[in-house]
Amino acid sequence: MSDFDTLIKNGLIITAADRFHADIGIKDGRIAALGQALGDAAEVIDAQGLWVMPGGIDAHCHLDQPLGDGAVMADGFHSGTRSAACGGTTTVIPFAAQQKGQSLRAAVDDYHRRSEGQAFIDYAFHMIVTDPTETVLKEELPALIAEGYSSFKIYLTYDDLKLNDREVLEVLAMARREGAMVMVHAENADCIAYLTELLEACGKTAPYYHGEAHSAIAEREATHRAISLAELVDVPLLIVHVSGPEAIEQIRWAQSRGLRVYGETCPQYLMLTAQDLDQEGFAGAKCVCSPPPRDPAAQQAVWQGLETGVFQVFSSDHAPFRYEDPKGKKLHGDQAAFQHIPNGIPGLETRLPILFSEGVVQERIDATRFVALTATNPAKIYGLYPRKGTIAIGSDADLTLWDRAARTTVRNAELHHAVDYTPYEGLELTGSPVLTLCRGRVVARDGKPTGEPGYGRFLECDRPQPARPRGFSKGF
Ligand code: DUC
Ligand code: ZN
Ligand code: ZN
Repeated sequence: MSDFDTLIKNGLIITAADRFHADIGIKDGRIAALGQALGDAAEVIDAQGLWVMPGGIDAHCHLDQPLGDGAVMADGFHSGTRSAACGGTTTVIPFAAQQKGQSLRAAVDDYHRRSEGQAFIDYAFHMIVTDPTETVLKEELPALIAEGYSSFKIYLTYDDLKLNDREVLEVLAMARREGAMVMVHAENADCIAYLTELLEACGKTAPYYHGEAHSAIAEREATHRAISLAELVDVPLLIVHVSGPEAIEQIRWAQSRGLRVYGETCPQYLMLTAQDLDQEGFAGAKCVCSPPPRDPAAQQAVWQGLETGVFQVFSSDHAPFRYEDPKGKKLHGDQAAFQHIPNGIPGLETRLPILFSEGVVQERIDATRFVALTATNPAKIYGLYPRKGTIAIGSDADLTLWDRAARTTVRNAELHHAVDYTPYEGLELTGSPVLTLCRGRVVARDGKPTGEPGYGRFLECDRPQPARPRGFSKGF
């Protein structure tokens, strides 16, 4: 009998800490050995000339999320995880979203039904808490966190999702008691409503004005407020999808004061600007997302935040709506005012190739930081480490082999999501994930799926170590 099921030979292994030449022996879906001349295997993969990195973890994406307004997401767990695998990702963490008035447990149960037997790669759930009743705070959340749902997102904007400051404080205090990681969508709802009314009153309703309504000042204010509320309670916090320097300054300020404040950004804030919302006719709707892409100076600030360590996590915020679809971007027709356009853009499959090409190949970040941002840090921050997010003996054999010289052009026709466009059509990239393995099984090869739905397993998350408070609060 062979020593291993699979042997990956001759590659350059890159983790968040090291680069070294070694072979990888895989047995029963896990990394069983690292070294030279390891023995024989049923299958040998020659990685000569390739970089071997931990499979990506996309810790912020929306799949088959029920929405209250009649819009329908294009991707569920089937097409979403298929697409992610082709882009080098081996774990996704989408959201089980509570509707106001709904039990959180019911939302989680419903999300299991939606994902069951569908996924090509592994997945965990964050929760979205929109209705923090006493039962939710005292009974449902403590039980769910203990069962492996150890992170959740709260919103400071969107009428059907937002919490007021008092509710945020109660939720943060619960997270502190129970050891959960809180993610915050930080935009000031009243600022957005005020600007939206002003714009509408003077007929400025085209998709472009979505960016004007979602001012960077509104993002900065909400970011600062979320940080202050978390400091008051003494609990860590992660600000998601940060779009530019105003919010970055707040996060850097908090970090420099020793607060456990983490930051996430996404490809759209590196690659798009407000001009992408200013297209012929209604086409700017394709790039309507919140917060919106801003300007070239904001892109530079986001790059700097990635380079200097303000950001720990790089996610897609994949929120898939078809353009030519009465349940997608055209939910209210192709003349709809910007505030009625479903928010979100696709990005599961392009997330890693974009950061690899624009970040690593262009030498803005090094390869170890790429791994930290896209795999290791998300695994740590959301309680999946060291099972996921690294290349170590005992870890799951979630691996992506990269050809760092391969040239590709992004074409929606070649992507595997169910959205009818990509905002990155025609973008030329260098560096390509040529082989993706999830628990030792090849799930994508040369950008094409080789796995099957139902292979992906649900992952219970531990209470994350980075969610521990500093312990300064008096505990009253
Ligand atoms: N904004 C969100 O908050 N979620 C999904 C997509 C988006 O644009
Ligand atoms: Zn959000
Ligand atoms: Zn989101």
